[in-house]
Amino acid sequence: MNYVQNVLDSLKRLYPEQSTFLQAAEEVLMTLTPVLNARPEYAKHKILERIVEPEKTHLFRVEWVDDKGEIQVNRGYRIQYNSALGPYKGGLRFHPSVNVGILRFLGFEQIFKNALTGLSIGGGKGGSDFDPKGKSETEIMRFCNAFMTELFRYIGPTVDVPAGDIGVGGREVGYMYGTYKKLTGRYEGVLTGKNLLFGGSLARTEATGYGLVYFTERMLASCGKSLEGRTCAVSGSGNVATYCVEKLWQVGAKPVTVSDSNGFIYDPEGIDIALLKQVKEVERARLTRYAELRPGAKYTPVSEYPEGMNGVWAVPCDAAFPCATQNEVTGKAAQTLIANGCTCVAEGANMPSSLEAMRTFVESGINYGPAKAANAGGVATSQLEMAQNAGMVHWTFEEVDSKLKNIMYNIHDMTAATAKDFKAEGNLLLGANIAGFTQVADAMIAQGVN
Ligand code: NDP
Ligand code: 2IT
Repeated sequence: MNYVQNVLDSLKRLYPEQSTFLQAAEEVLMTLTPVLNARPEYAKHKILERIVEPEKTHLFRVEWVDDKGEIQVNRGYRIQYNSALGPYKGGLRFHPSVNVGILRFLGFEQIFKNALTGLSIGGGKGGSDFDPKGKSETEIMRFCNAFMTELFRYIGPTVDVPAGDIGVGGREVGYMYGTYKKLTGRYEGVLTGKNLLFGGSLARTEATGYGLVYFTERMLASCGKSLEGRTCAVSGSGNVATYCVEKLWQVGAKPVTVSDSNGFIYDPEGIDIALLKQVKEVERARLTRYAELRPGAKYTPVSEYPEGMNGVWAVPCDAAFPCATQNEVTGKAAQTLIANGCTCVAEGANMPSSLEAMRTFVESGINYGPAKAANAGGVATSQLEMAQNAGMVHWTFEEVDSKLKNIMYNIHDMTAATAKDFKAEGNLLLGANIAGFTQVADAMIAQGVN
């Protein structure tokens, strides 16, 4: 359709250097043609032209002093993408690859993901090109303090509520919360993923990984299948991967891989979750340490990966859960997975599949749970944390977990129903994009041009 192509062409002209954002825009917009045809008011109100532009982009200098007494300078960002449905909500990523293009891709995806939760949250994302690897505890703290010294002006519990993402977990959220409190004098729910001692929610740590498995179970149940007895390949070994592995065991599946940016573990007996947590959460060590402590587990370094793909995806499995980072599943990896008998892919990371891999999954007719639907459990539980903070209450683990499960089931059912309505039964990518988009678009129209 010309409308979609015209908007994509103009993005390519305006932002030629933002390749990951252009990929995310294409991934979403290309599936919207049926709803744009059915609802001409979206073109009349120039919804596509408006929705692809962030409402505000904050870019700031972060300066701090390392343990050697040397001054360091990083770039800090907060992209406040869309507030049609609620205050901006989305994580902070600390990784050397962070730039405006990466954060626009993440923020753009976040708008539709947050809409799918059915909760009142707009979309945003932020972070820094700071590299936490190899930094001491005090360097991490000083960086978080410096980052929040600027960020605090732009956020607030009804304005914009950041959380974690790659390189930002409970420890970093705690340091940033301390600085926010000191600068504003306010003790309020301005960040989520907080420590339980100062307003954190039970089950937020587990939420993205657990939610991913709840979504997958629902998706499979809708075709009379389940994860029980299934061999699963998981990538990543951070927050999302760890709790995906834990929940896979709980539902009777067998996760056999985890990875980091240096290599991956294949553990034929299944990943030892207690050991994984010990290595990653307690020792903050690398996966080579897991291999050292676990006889029978095989570690493969990146240098030995097959050409053009992450080695994890060459391990034969029934179901695959990419939980590390964007574009970690190439077209070749997608074909290898399917050739090896994989019939289910559910995305814990944001946009882990390249456009070619996505097309391969959709066209093959396997059960494919796209990121913005399948990994929405983290942000949904963040909103539950906001609700508890606003009401000054604490819910039990079971209460939060059962709300999370309901939300994930609803996201699946709404996504599947939307796909069916638009004559693309089983295409949850199209269903998720259209279901998320229409809510944001309708709210934008109702709020007028501002
Ligand atoms: P963590 O920082 O806890 O873990 C990230 C994991 O992915 C690490 O094992 C890391 O390895 C690996 N990784 C990161 N970058 C790369 C890379 N370029 N190549 C290979 N491996 C890499 O982050 P999370 O678990 O929180 O996030 C993982 C994914 O899930 C991200 O895409 C994030 O956006 C998404 N997500 C997170 C949510 C959350 O609530 N935390 C919610 C929804 C989505 P290494 O240590 O070597 O860098
Ligand atoms: O990508 C994501 O959804 C997150 N990193 C979680 C965001 C949040 O606000 O909890």
